[in-house]
Amino acid sequence: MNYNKEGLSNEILIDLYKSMLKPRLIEEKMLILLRQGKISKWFSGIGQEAISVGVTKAMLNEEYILPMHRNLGVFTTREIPLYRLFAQWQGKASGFTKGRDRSFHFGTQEYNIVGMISHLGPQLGVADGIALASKLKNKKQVTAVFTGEGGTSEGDFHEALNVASVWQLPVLFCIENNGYGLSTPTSEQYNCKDLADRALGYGMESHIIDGNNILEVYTKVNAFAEDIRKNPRPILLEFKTFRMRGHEEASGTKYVPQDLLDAWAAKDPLENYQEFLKNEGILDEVLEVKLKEEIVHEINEHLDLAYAEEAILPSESEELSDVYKNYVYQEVIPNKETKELRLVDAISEGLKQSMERYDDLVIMGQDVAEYGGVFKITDGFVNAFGKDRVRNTPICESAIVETGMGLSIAGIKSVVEMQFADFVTSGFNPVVNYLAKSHYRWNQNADVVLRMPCGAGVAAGPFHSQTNEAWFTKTPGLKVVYPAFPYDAKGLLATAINDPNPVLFFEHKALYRSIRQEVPTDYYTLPLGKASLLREGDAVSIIAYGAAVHWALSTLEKHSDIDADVIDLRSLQPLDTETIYTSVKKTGKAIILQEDSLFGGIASDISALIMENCFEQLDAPVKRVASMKTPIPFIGQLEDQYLSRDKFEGELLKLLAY
Ligand SMILES: Cc1ncc(C[n+]2csc(CCOP(=O)(O)OP(=O)(O)O)c2C)c(N)n1
Repeated sequence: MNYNKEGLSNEILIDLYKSMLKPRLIEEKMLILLRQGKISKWFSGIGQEAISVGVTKAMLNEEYILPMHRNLGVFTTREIPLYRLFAQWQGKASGFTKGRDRSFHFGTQEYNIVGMISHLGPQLGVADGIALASKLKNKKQVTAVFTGEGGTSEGDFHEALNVASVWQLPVLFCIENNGYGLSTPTSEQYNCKDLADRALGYGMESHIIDGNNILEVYTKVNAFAEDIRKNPRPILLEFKTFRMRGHEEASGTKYVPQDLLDAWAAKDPLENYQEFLKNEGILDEVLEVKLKEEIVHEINEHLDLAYAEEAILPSESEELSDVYKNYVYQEVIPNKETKELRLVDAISEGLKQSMERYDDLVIMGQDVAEYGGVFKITDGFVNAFGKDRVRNTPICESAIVETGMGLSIAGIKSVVEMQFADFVTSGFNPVVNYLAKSHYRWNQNADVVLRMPCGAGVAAGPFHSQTNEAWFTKTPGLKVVYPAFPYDAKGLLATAINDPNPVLFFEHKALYRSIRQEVPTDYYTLPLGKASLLREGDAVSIIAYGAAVHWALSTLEKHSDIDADVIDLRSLQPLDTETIYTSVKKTGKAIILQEDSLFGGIASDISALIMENCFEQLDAPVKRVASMKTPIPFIGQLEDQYLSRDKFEGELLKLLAY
């Protein structure tokens, strides 16, 4: 191996050696513990240490690194006390996830490390968000993110690179090309010569680096990082290396040809470097033994500490209270002066006033800048707040949701406009797996609001009409808001933005320009999780949200004799069960009207809750009214037939007559 130590002091050279030695010796110990059944799973990075160590050494401690499952060297080089790592792997409290997630699936703000989620690719977009924050705050910092070559086949990789290049974000994308993704060789993973070549397609600089040569990794990455700090831009690095052990220990390496393993064993990054240091007279036998003994001693000492720590005792209340970041609602009372606004204007005004209130709040979405968004909610925002804060995005839903997560990690709030709620499917994974679960997993909130223009009744067909709130209400960690009126929409949006948790904010397109109301002119807030009682009566409780609220109200206009409580839920997660129960206990009858099709919708859960909590007071079975169990058709007469709107009247009358 060709080592070039030019410009590197002996101190640095030894430090790099020690830094590689540590993860290697930890791993050797872990392999023993695994055989003894003392740890559950191990993803080995043996043979790849030069990459983790070299990259981490080239980064400043305040810069973020987003490692993968084979990057133990990142964690040790950032000097995380070993007992904390061991405790993490043993699911103990001094780890980073209180026993809630395993292995390297954690992050820590203390060490500026953001660990992976199992889905591999999403963290590439998260790195974009952290880098965007650095750029917006002019911090002149680099963010380094890792992926294996297998992960480069995921859409997240392509979206993240594209966004980083379009926005010139200071990210070092580090591909560890180690020959296999689980059992899949590179020849079955991609069909280009070098993965570095992919950068060309994104207008990005790229380099190939010998990933087994610590000095090459360190000096090159150091130079790139310094350059990026001065001149922010993404760079793609392909580190050529090899996975010397199985994907995880249990899966073995039977499918890897022996000559490949032999050839790469000869390139071992630690042994070769050790020999080089000895040949140069920088390391001798005595120092080698001393360093190894010190590390082994440290490992054993910290293992004892971790073993001595008591096991986590389950506490339901603690588990539940960590799903969301604690947020104390701040009431801002509406001013007296009002003006009549359509729903669309109220949302726009609320968003604008939040942009004024938080001077670093960022809006991202397709066509949201000069064009003002397809519904014109952000019309004029670029002039008021500038393009840094009102950002047109490429059509990269996953990467943008991930970017929101990254901004949040770096302390910046964001609002992401899904052009249509239907398109959230293209960014579904980071919503339900990253935003929703991060606080529970490692205490990292996702301060992101996703605006979701949704709903049918506009003859827009199966892909521009869905109201898909139920995909999210069932996912712990998300909040879901669904206003039906301009006044509510403005105040609830303000609170959604104040709330440090991820909030999906549903806006019904058919209501945008058809519903008007007097709305306070200044900024104000309304609490999440509080329904509004629109009408009061004793005969029946009508429970609805979104457009369905208006369908219920217009039905009641036709039947002025019906004496009903009308509950507009306004927010679905948290759900105001108290208002529902109080009403149903009074009326003895409940009908829930929802626009979504029946099975698995909110109405089903509300019905079950009423049954469980108000059974003694019920005078009739709870009725759910929902749309047909088909995709949403385009043409008017089919859409009319599909929607629950026109079925409501008949079902209500039947329930009253029961
Ligand atoms: C979305 C997703 N699909 C599949 C998997 C299962 N899986 C976990 S790691 C892995 C291989 C990853 O290969 P690569 O990115 O090259 O990293 P390496 O393990 O080689 O370091 C696979 C298929 C997963 N975790 N997530």
